[in-house]
Amino acid sequence: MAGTINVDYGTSIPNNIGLGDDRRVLKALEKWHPGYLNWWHSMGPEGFQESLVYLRTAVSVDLDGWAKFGYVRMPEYKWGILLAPQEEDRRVPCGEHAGEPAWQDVPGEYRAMLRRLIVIQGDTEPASVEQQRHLGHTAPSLYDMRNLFQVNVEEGRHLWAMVYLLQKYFGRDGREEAEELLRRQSGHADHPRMLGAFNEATPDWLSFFMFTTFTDRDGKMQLEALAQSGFDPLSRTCRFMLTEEAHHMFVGATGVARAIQRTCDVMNEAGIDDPYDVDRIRALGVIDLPTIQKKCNLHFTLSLDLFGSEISTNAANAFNAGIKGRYKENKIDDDHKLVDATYPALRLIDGQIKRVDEPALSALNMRLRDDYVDDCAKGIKLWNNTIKKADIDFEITLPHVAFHRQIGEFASINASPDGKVLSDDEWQAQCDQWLPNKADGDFIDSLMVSEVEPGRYAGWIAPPKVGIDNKPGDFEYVKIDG
Ligand code: BYC
Ligand code: FE
Ligand code: FE
Repeated sequence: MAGTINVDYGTSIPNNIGLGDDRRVLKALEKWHPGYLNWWHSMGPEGFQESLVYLRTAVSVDLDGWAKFGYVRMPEYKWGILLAPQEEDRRVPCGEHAGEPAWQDVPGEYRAMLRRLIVIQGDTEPASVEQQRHLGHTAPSLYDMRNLFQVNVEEGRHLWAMVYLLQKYFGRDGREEAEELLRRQSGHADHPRMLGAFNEATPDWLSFFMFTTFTDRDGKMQLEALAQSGFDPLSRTCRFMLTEEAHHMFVGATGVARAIQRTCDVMNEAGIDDPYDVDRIRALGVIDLPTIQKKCNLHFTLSLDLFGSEISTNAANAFNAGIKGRYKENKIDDDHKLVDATYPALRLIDGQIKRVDEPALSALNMRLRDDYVDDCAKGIKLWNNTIKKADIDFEITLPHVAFHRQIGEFASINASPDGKVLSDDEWQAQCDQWLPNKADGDFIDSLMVSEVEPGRYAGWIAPPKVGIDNKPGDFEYVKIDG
């Protein structure tokens, strides 16, 4: 049987895929492990390596009750290889091989394409840990510190997941790629991470919450598309990763909501109803809503860039090969080949933003991005409900997809958040109102003070409504001194 529900902790690398019987891959992973730990110590969370953190660890891939909570030192976290159970008689869901049995091995003709996608996916996981490495020192509470570290260890596990695929299915070049994944570094001048957003800084906790809201949500969408892969081991790997991903987006969405809650409460207590009365609001030690909107604009647009160009032959080829599907491919009612189909894509035509029908195969990145934007729109409802309940006249909105782009159709133009094409001068005159500037960053930074008393929260953020694993409000989520 290729894979079980429960995880075997008997081998050095916990897994549910019978690694104990696969000496070659087990050995390759054991050889990679010290380099990983070395990376974790030098590029992972700064400090707190001896602290006891109340973490969940996957003990099963059974959707009811797959995780176990307990105190763990991060370097001793059980980074396991976990695949969702094999579906019987699974078929390639899309492209020219649609309907053929799903591949249990790498199809030779698609080897390079598959390797590239797995490497890109793998590269983002440690990148995010690197981006977040300084945040432990300014955690607004032990609850938040624990959530940060939970996200970090799971992104570490996602790296393991991709390294497993590389080592099991790609031989020598897979092993080399696995080494490179530990060598590239977020923001490094000579060997940066592969995708733009993963070389940006995550300088403060509002950025962290925006990142986990928007960039982890790109993770969700890409994993959903790869979970549809005809290469079955990739599909199974991504399916299990998605169960962990939900918590990352929960951390982000509720984190921003709690910052908004606190701002609204403080405004109401002080009798301020104008959300643009920024100086007075900031003087009370909370983040004004217009600044939260700017951070939203930044992280949303950086994440849009992760979908690649609207019109892409890479995307068409991957779909046609059956290597990467659409969001919920198996629920879509069409021929799953898209040979003659069209899709309405936003394009830049004679300097104007227009919607035109394009071959659906070429427009697959755009389509996934549209699904992403819909998902984001649902996500920010929680924020706007919080503002509405506090009776403050303000709404967080998602900017137009042409705004502040570095990849694709709109990289060459300036556009306002409502989608008007602007001259360079018009952009320069207004961009400070739309994106965080140095002064905004300095202000947020000034609020980033660590709060490590159990049950207490920094002044800019409200406590969560419920604890992790139903723990009480004053639970000690991190025992800092171990
Ligand atoms: N930055 O045809 P194009 C996650 C390159 S996040 C730099 O337009 P394609 C996570 C592209 O590589 C999910 N370069 O796009 C979240 C190509 O270069 P080459 C990560 C970029 O290939 C939070 C060229 O431009 N997973 O898991 O269809 C925390 C033309 O490309 C960028 C994946 O992305 C960019 N933004 O699509 C932790 C899934 N965009 O090859 C984790 C795997 C494009 O010509 N990756 N380029 O030199 C993919 O499916 C695709 O590679 C992409 C790009 C969707 C990223
Ligand atoms: Fe991940
Ligand atoms: Fe994630």
